[in-house]
Order: sequence, then structure tokens, then C-alpha cells
Amino acid sequence: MISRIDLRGSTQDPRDLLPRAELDVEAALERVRPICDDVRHRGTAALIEYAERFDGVRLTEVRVPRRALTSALDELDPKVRAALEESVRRARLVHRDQRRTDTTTTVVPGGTVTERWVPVTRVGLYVPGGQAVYPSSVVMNVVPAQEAGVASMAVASPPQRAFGGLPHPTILAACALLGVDEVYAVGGAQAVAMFAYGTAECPPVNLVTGPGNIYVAAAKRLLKGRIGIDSEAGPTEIAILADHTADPRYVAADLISQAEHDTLAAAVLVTDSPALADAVEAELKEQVAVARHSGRITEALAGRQSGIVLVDDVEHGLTVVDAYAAEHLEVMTADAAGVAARVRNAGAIFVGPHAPVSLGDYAAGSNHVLPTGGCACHSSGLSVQSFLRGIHVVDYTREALAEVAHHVVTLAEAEDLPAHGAAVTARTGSGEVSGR
Ligand code: HSO
Ligand code: ZN
Repeated sequence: MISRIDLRGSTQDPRDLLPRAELDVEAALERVRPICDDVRHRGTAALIEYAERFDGVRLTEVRVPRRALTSALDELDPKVRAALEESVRRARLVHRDQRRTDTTTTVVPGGTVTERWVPVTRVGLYVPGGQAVYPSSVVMNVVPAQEAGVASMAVASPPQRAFGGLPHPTILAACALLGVDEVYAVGGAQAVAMFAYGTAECPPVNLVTGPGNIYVAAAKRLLKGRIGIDSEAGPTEIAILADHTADPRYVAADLISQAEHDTLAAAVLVTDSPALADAVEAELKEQVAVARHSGRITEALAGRQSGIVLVDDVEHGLTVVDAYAAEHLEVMTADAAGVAARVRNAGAIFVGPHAPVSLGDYAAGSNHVLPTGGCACHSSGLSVQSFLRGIHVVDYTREALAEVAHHVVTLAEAEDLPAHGAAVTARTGSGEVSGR
């Protein structure tokens, strides 16, 4: 059901031995390039054609009418609405605290540099449709953008045949709940192209965020530069670092919870306890048998991207989980907080027995759009920071400029760029300052 990898006594780089799926985004690039070009040149007409080809719906317009948004919210199950509202409330608390204040540094008297935090002007949020209908992802994208102060935002989600060509009603309801009224029934690479190039209906955006399939990831890669992107989200991953104190029922339940997403989802247990490994395997068998999505869970657990990894001790386990750099890392060891504090690479860390990943997926207040595929060693999850730019504002008086002029001239000469120095001496008279 799940493979076992024994790294006890191994001195090899764990990255070469750990299970991980390979996603061939490059191969998808060639397929999405003509689609993106077409959207660029033909705009809405191209979007309508792709909706017919890829989503099997005939649209006359791609902008979702406002009344469809309000009626989706009116018709939303009150329990789902209450849960979404709580999710939003908690996410706002956390993301509001992430807001930055401008800092001004007085470098010399009369010479200051201010870092001014300015929200991105307009963002496009992609929300997948089809098998994966995640209103929670609407929350995780919209809340940080709103808390950052983004003034203009649009959501795109694939049109659904079952809903008359509109995106899934729960997605629409989540948008309405959050006050987002610019929503497009557009999916896949064509949605990223619509955001990047703009159409008659949808003005271009500066930044596109949100998870998507491999074609969405490929379009993000292709159009990056024209637009900013958050990351190329891949299939979800959970790694659990656990010792003999961990409850195998919890460990199994949490591995299954992320395996439920996708046959390519990765579930990795790293433990120094062969007894725990056995107990978790037994639990997995029992729990998967009664799971609603047992088919895809089994496939994900059996896939080469998942496994139980045996290590010498928790110390060795830390090296292994750092090398893996999981999207989600749970720590279920004796001193969970102490161990968690030493982790260097993870998208998000869940500490101890009462913080399962699924809490973070919906209602911890943390963000669930996180780096996958090992990118957690260099990138962070979505946050208010993702929607801000820090602009350096340089303000010097003539005296403050004169004081440093000779250094600027020297460095400009050293780089054989004398015009750089001249731009300074044009103001200060000469490279020399009296007294030096
Ligand atoms: N675990 C997913 C997010 C999600 N889970 C949405 C449920 N709904 C990737 O972090
Ligand atoms: Zn999840």
C-alpha cells in the first residue's frame, strides 16, 4: 500500500533517495503557447471557443453577472456559509498582522531611504474547477490580497456544464461573501492569458495567484515577467516527522487527508520508530478501506511520490525533512515545539498532536497556498507580502549628496561608467569635497 525507504545509516544526500513526483511543466508549455497567443490576439472570442472545446459549454459572455453571484450566496447552505465566515475571520486576523509599515532610515543627516510598501494595483486570482472545487482557496487568495490593500481584483474559474456554464456555485458564493464582484467563467491556460494580456472585458492584471492544473502552471511559467506569479503549485504534499510517542491513528488520518486530493498527492512519514511505521501501515489499511475516495487515496499512497522513511533518530529525521522541504510538515515527536523550531525548510509547520494539516487547510488562520515540489527551501506561502512591493524612496539634500560624491565617482570610475559619476558632480561641482 505504501513503500518503505530505509535511510538508517545512510550517508547519501537524502534528496536522491526521497520519494517525489516529477511534474513535466516544460512539456505542457508547447501546448499552452498557441492558446495564450490566441487569447492575446482574439480576446473574448478565443475564450468562448476554448470554453466550448475544453469545458463543453457554449457561452455568450465570460463575465459572471452580478446577480449570479448574489443568488449563489443566497442559496449557499447556511452551515457552509457559517464555516466559510469563520475561516475568513481567522484568516483576516492572521493576515492583518502581516501588514507592513513603511520604514525610514536616516543614513546621514539629510539623507534618508524609506521603504514604502505599496500594494499591487490589480491582481487575478485563479480558482480551479472540475474535480477540485475549493471555496477555501478563494478565501486563501482573496483575504491576503484584501489585507494588503489591493484595490482591484478579479477571479477566474472554469465554466461548469452542470451549472449552465457558470463556475461552481460555491466558488461564486465565496466570492460574493468576500465582496469580490469581478468573476470570469474562464479556466486553464486561457484564464492566465486573459489576466496577462487583458481583453475588452477584463483589464490586464499585474499579478496572478492561485493553484491550478499543469496547464495553468505552464501558462504562469510562460507569461511570468509580463505578470508576476505566486508559484507554480503542484500536487499537495504532507510530510510527518514522528517518533514512538505519535498516535498512529492521527498519523494515518493525516497522510490520508492529503492523499485524498489527487492521485499524485504525496504522503511521506519520516520516523525513527519501526513500531510506529508498522502501526501506521495497519491503520492506513483500515482507514483507507472506509474512506469515500479510497480509489485515489490508494493510488496516491502507493505512488512513487509517497512512502514511509525510516531514519536513525529525530536528529536524522530533521535532516531528511529539511532536504525534502515539504509543502506541509507535521511534527509529532516528544518535544514537538522544540523540534519544529529547528526545521528550516517547509511551507507550513504543524506542531504536535492537535494541529492537523486539514485545520490549516480551512480554519487555522494560516494560508493554505504553499510552496510544493521542494520549493519551500526558497519560497514562502501566500501572504500579505505576496501582494506588496517595497519601493525604496531615496531623498538626499545637496549637502548629503556632496558628502558621498567622491565615493560615487570612485566606484563609477572603477566600473568604467564615468557618466554615472558625472551625474553626481554636475550637482556638487567636483568629485572632491572640501576638506578631503
Ligand atoms: N491541502 C490543499 C488545500 C486544500 N485542502 C483546499 C482542502 N481544500 C493544499 O494546501
Ligand atoms: Zn487539503
